[in-house]
Amino acid sequence: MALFQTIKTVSLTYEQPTGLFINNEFVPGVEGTTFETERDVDIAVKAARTALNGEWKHITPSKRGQLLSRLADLMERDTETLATIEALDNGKGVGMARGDVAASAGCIRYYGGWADKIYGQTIDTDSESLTYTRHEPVGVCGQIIPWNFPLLMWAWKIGPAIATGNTVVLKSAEQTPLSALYAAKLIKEAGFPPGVINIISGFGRVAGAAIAAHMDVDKIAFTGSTLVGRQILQTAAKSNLKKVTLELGGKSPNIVFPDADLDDAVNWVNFGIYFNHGQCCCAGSRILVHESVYEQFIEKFKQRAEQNKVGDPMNAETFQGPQVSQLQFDRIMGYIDAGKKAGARVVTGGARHGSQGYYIQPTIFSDVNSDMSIVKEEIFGPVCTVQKFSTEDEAIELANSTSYGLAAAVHSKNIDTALRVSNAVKAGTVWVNNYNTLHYQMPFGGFKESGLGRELGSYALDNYTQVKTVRVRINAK
Ligand code: TXE
Repeated sequence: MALFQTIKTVSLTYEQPTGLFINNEFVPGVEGTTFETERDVDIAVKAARTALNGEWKHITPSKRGQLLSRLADLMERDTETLATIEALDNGKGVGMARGDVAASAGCIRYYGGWADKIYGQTIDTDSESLTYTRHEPVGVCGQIIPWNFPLLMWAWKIGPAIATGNTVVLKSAEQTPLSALYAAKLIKEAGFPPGVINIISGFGRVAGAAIAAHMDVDKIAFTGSTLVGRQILQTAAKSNLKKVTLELGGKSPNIVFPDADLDDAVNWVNFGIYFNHGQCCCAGSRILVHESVYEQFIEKFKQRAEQNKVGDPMNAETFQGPQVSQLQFDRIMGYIDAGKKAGARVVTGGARHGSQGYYIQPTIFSDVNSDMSIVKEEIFGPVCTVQKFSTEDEAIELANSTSYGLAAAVHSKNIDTALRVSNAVKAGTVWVNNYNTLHYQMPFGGFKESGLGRELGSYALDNYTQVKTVRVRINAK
């Protein structure tokens, strides 16, 4: 089976690896398929375990940092190729995808910087003891990522795991396996020893479930739906109690107070919901607006949303491309229908864009109530609801009336309002007068049913290290 395919686009030609990446080689699945089975997961886990107990154990932290830094350089060198792959595979605009590559390389380099700055403590209990802690790697880490930011999620997962000395078996999403495999080629070029990072392409209920249940995987990090997150936690409990971190869904509130700069707020609200076609776990999908500016806000927001450029992902000007798959397209159109049937007002959009492809018009619903599915459930598409509030307390109550707690935003020029509401909202990230401005230095993760643990920043290092206490007795003279 040919494991490399030459891909030609209007702007470039490149070699696309396929199959699985195990022990620094591209290989077909054991059953001759490019999507692997449980046996392939087993082979990848063995490779990761062997690497962990071998050469990798003796590589210095500084060297780990250098390898990550080199990988980041190579990702930047190949920005055009990686961005093109993301546009082809995921449907996001190539201009937006360049931003994803920059953020992914930045994340890998950032964790490279951490590699030789991971310290324990010395603890003085008494004169006859020397007590210290070591932050040791957890071991073989299983990582399962979704399709909305294929390369970025790859980087968020691999960066902290490798910086702290673990080895990895990462499963990409079945919809978008290509950038993970291309970046695997760069892992080899950067000089990582075989088996340290293994990439497998496969279906969730086969390969993903096999990683979650594997008795020789020490930790699992998952980003995806809340439904599957629950299953992973159960499987971890029933197998070897592997450590679990979860980054799940959301229904994040975006609150606009009357003293906000309305044009500025409209721009951020627009970016908050329509960035990445609404396929963001932290999408600001529930917009809460003070009654005194509600009608004015809706009129401005409608005009702004209608200016978003929807179209061909290969056009650098495109802001919103197609949704990732027929399944997601159908789900989102189902929510739009449900919203209409429940009596919500369509301010703009409410239909597919054009007559072919998975394009959906940026859609705004108003006149909604809290019982409607479009207000309660994660839609994961370019669809939002606008609700009215009259007091700050009511805004906070509405913001928190969800089982999720990933993100939120407050738009106000009054510092007291902004800080009071930021403190009261139950969410892992609160943006004030902006939205969706994630950064690899800042921790990210969910309250409530949006997840367990934090990714990014120094906080992510805790997910990938375990603390060992060593107490040495000092004999008295
Ligand atoms: O997610 P899944 P889907 C939400 C969003 C979206 C919905 C469904 O609301 O509409 O989930 O998307 C792997 N054991 N998010 O179906 O199934 C799967 O192969 C182990 C939010 O795509 O959770 C893929 O790699 N793994 C989200 C990953 O899990 C399993 C991003 C995500 O797929 C598995 C994506 C199993 N039993 C969707 N089943 C976010 N938090 O950003 C599937 N997988």
